[in-house]
Amino acid sequence: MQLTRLLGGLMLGLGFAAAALAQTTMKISISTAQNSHQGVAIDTFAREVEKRTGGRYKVQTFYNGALGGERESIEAVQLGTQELAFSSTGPVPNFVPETKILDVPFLFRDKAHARAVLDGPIGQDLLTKFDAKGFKALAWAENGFRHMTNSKRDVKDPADLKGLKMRTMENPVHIQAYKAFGIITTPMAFPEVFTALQQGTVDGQENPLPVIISAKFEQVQKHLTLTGHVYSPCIFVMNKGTFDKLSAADKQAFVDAAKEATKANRARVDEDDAKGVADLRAKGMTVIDNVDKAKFVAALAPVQADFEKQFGKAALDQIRNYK
Ligand code: EAX
Repeated sequence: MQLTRLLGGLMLGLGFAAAALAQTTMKISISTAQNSHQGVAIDTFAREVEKRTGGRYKVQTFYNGALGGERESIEAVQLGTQELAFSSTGPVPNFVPETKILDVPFLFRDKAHARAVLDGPIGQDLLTKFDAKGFKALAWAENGFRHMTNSKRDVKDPADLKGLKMRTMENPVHIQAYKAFGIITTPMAFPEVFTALQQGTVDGQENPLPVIISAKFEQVQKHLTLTGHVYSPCIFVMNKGTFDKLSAADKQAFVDAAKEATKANRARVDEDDAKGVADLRAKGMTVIDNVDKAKFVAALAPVQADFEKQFGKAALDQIRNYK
C-alpha cells in the first residue's frame, strides 16, 4: 500500500512537471490514406518525435490531402503556416530544382539501388539543397517504383500507351518522358485523381503498388502494367525557421525520428509490393507482369538524350553506377 501510494504520488508529480514544460504541437500531412506506406511513415515519425523529446513536441498527423495536395503542403511548409510535410518528389522540383534528377525514368535498377543512393553521399547532398529554399529536409523515404494503370486496354507494349489520357504528377521530368511515350499528359494534384478516373476525365494514371492499393484505384481502373518506369522518392520537409529554433538535441531527435520513420515506410512498401499484384488481381484488375522492359526503355531513348543534356551524363552515371 505504502509503495502504491508512493508511486501514485510520484506519477502525479511527474504529470505536473510535464504539464509545466511548454509543449509544442506541429502539423504534418500526406496525400494518401493513414493505412498506407505514407501513413506508416508519419505515424512513426510522430511517435518517435514525442518519445525522443520527452513529450515536449507533439506532431499532429493529417491524411488524404486534408490540408491540401502535395504542392500546397510544401508551399505551406515553406511559408511556415504548416511545420512539416511528407511528400513524393512530384512537385518538389518546382521548389528545389536540383532534385529533378531523381525523377528520371529507368535511372535506378531496383529499390536497393535507389535506397543506397538516397542514403549515401548523393542523396544526403541533395537534402542540403533544401536549406536555401526555406526548408530543412529531414530524410528521404519512398513511394516505390511507379506502374501504369488505365481503364481502356492492356498495355503490353509502349505503343499501347499512345493516345491514352493520363494524369501525371506536377513534375516536369515525368511529363516530358510520358509525352515521349505518346501519352496525353494531364498534371493534377493527387487528391483529385480518384474522381478524375471515376468520371473518365482521364483514362489512367501511374503510381507504385502501395499508392494504387491504398487509394483503391482498382475500383476505377481495370488494367495494370508493371512498367516500373520510374522510382518515386518521398521526403520529410520541415520549415527551416522552425527547425533552426530547436535545441541541438531536439534537432537530432527530429532527424532520427525521420530516419526511423523511413525504415518503417520502406518495410511497408516491400510488404505492399510483395502482395499487391495478387491483391489487385483478386479485386478484378488485369495485371501484365511479364513486361518487356527493354522496349519501354528504348521508347524513351530520345528523351533520355535530352536528360543527359539537362543533368549531365556524369551526374546521371554517378547515380546509375552507384554501388
Ligand atoms: O505521394 O501524386 C502522386 O501520384 C503521388 O505518388 C501520391 O500523391 C503519393
